[in-house]
Amino acid sequence: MDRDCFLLKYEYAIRQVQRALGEIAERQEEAGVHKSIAFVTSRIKTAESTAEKLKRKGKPVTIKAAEKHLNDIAGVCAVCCFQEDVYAVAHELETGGKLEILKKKDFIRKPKSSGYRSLHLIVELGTGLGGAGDRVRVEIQIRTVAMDAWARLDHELRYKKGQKDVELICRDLQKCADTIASADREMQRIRKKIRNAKFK
Ligand code: 0O2
Repeated sequence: MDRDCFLLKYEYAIRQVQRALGEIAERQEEAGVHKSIAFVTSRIKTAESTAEKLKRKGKPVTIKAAEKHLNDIAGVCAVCCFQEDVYAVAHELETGGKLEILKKKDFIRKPKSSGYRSLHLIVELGTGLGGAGDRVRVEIQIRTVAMDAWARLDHELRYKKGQKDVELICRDLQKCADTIASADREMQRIRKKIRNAKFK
């Protein structure tokens, strides 16, 4: 399979996931309830990043190996204002019947040692091409606005590994991840309080 065909397949899969997320927002709008998703981003993993990850996993650097061993060639990120929205979106996707959920990883309840927090769903869907390569996987990352800003900073830092001050910045970032987590919890608590408050 050439790279153009490969990309088309994953672009199609990303659009299907975006559609499923869009439908959640539409349903909430129609019901007149709070919209869980603030914004959605997506990307197809670059050839360099794909090769680097395959090498890291000890796999050959081929399209076939990438399709077999990587879950995040296509990635969609749904960003929410509040932590309970993250779980609400995951629940909608899990029960919506549009996507087959292969794996769920909760890095909010069990953060990574870096401090990374996010809820990951690995989903599988058909691309309509038929044949063996028809079904592809997409990694959906769901997180709060604050967790998203943190992940962007951390991602930036990862490309600067080996440089002076990186270790210090890593520690700053780990502390920042804890501060963000406690701010997210506090916002959630205040939000609940506002909802339950009796106003004159
Ligand atoms: P990039 O540059 O975003 O593409 P699996 O094969 O499913 O068992 P996998 O994919 O090896 O597991 O790892 P994992 O832990 O599920 O992480 C997948 C993706 O989550 C990463 O992809 C990142 O996008 C994000 N992620 C995980 N840990 C961190 C972290 O500490 N900091 C940040 N900023 N993002 C993280 P890639 O390929 O590593 O990176």
